[in-house]
Amino acid sequence: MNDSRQSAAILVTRKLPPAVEERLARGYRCDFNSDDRLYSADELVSRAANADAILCCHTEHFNADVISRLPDNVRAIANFSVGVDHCDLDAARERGIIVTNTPDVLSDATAEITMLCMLGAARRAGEGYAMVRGDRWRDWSPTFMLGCQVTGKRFGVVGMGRVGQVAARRARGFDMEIHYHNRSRLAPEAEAGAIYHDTLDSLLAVSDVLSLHCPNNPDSRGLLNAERIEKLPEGVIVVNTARGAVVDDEALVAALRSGRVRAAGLDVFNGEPDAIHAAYRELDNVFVVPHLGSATVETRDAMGFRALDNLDAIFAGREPGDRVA
Ligand code: 8YV
Repeated sequence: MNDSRQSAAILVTRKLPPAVEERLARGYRCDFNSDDRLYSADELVSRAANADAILCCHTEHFNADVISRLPDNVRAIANFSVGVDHCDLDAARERGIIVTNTPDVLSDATAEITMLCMLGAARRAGEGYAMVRGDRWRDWSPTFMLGCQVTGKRFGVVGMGRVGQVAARRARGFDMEIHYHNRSRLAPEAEAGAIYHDTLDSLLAVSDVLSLHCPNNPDSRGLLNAERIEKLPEGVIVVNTARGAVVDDEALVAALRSGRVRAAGLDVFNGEPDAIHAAYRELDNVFVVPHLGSATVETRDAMGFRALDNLDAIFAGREPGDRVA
């Protein structure tokens, strides 16, 4: 094993899967968070005092202020996530801190949750689940709890990156017609028959299900607002497994209340976990799960190993595979 790697000290901000912590402990001196407590910004900075690198999750906010206060010994921030909107990449670049993420390995798991959210919303699963569990199920009739079928409908993808492409593939399993909007058109093999829309408005107009898969950045923040919701077909289903920030909550809630949007399936929220819009806890036509996109044993192991591959490269003096800053 490389000497610099063996001596490197890693601040691990959250409790990670056992197999990942075992591999970390074999290669590095680690400051583990065995209680899985959420560190404050001050604590992150003070715990980094002796760290050569930080292995963190999207629950830690490395904004410009925190990054400016990190000691000079911190060479890298290796994220246990594909999304990096919790890190100020420009601030990291300015400090010469390498930032990495974990793409690819969570695309399948997140696409599964996308299907769960789509079906949960379309088939009123949240409402039905609460009824059975709350002992309020008293009857069956031909008109009881009718949802809407997704088979054969149009699946509109905003952001045809890794996750969007797998979600599209899964939606094809329901004979859905795939439409997408992306910064650039995909090559025909990747497109696999999906219909490209060079404007978001054009995609909105044909999406029976609108599924958000774009990263949270200044261009996408609040993208699904009142004006854009008006461009969607009446009774659309909205699915968000990307980031809460992509949605204007007031606008979506108003459309869910009026029925303009038939239902929403949401895995991610503004203000998650405990300060989400109150209506998402109350509305019957919202199916919710608590940011479970990548939450499978297989995927969380793979994310940890990918973050470790990046750290191994950095401490072996190589360029990490998933460098984002
Ligand atoms: C992760 C995610 O579970 O990777 C991402 O960007 O949103 C999630 O699926 C989470 O970020 C882990 O830190």
